[in-house]
Amino acid sequence: MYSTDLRTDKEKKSADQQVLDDAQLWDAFQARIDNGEVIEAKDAMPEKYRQTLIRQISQHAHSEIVGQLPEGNWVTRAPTLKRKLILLAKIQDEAGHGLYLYSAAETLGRSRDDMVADLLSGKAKYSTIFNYPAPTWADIGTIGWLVDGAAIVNQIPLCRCSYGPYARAMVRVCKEESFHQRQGYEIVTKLAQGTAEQKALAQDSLNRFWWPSLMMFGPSDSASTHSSQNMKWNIKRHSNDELRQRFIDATVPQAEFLGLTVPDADLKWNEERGSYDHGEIDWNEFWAVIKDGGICGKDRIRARRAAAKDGVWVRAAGEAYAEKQRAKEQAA
Ligand code: FAQ
Repeated sequence: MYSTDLRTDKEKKSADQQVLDDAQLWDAFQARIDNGEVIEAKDAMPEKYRQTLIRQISQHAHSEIVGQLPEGNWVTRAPTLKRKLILLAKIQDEAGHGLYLYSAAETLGRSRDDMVADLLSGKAKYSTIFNYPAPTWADIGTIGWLVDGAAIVNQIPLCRCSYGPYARAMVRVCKEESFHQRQGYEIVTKLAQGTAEQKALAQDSLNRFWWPSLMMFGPSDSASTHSSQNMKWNIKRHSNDELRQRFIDATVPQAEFLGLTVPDADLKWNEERGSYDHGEIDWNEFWAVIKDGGICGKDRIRARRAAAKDGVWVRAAGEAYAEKQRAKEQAA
């Protein structure tokens, strides 16, 4: 398939020679980071920096692609034509995010085919949130409100990530996520201000998605294996717990405005900290969903495998067309 690794073979070879393993070169790279410089695809970089970015960006891309599935399920059942159009536009945006992100990861030398193969084989991770079911229309509102809301809080700092292609992709992604968050909140608002039955649907959805949304920020700081190195490299700008807290502080007043109750008996405003104290997250559930895919993991991978199989002829047609164009250009 198409590759956006921008380096020529010669450049790749010389970059390989420059693998920054010895302390002096690591120091020089760290000095560039500390100086706030942006690292570009052709720049020399420690192999660990390259690999960690491929890991994070490809997981992020997979999340965008798998994240289309719970919403895609609702396209035919959206309550009005307008809702259907908005939902379709949102799902298309998520596909676009996946594509920018695969492209950004390809600049680091891993092909999109290889990354997708890892997803289909079950080797690659994607966000646990997409392994939860979305059985009601209210869930489509809640996904926009909470899941896109959490994604924005997590991703805005990534617009200043030290790796240029990732940071630039994030600028557009965040703008689109912001529209997604607002459309979700609007759906939930309509339900919360509707009949008692509609409000109950909204509350039930919040009950089911609240805790999994908090898990989107990753394990607590004490259990996060990558945070400290990634913060040193300016890939991450804030820790998982800091961003989670920021999301809670922004979202609780939104729930209160709608007359909905956040399902956390320990949630309490802490005047001294100027922040909400919250209850303990069930980390056993988080790790179990990562390990065995939770309720929907098997279905999600099955759906992606079917899409890959059903799309073979489209990719073959694209390649045949490109080949034909190349032959025409050569003949001209
Ligand atoms: N799910 O050491 P840390 C979206 C893994 S996009 C699954 O803290 P790190 C848009 C982690 O990979 C949502 N695995 O890791 C949308 C690592 O495992 P590894 C996705 C998780 O990288 C909306 C291990 O745990 N967003 O929603 C999760 O420093 C609606 C240890 O963790 C991004 O990917 C999790 N929740 O921090 C689409 C944003 N959390 O690789 C459709 C970019 C952690 O060593 C509809 N990513 N793990 O085997 C990040 O910011 C970071 O990668 C974190 C994790 C914050 C997710």
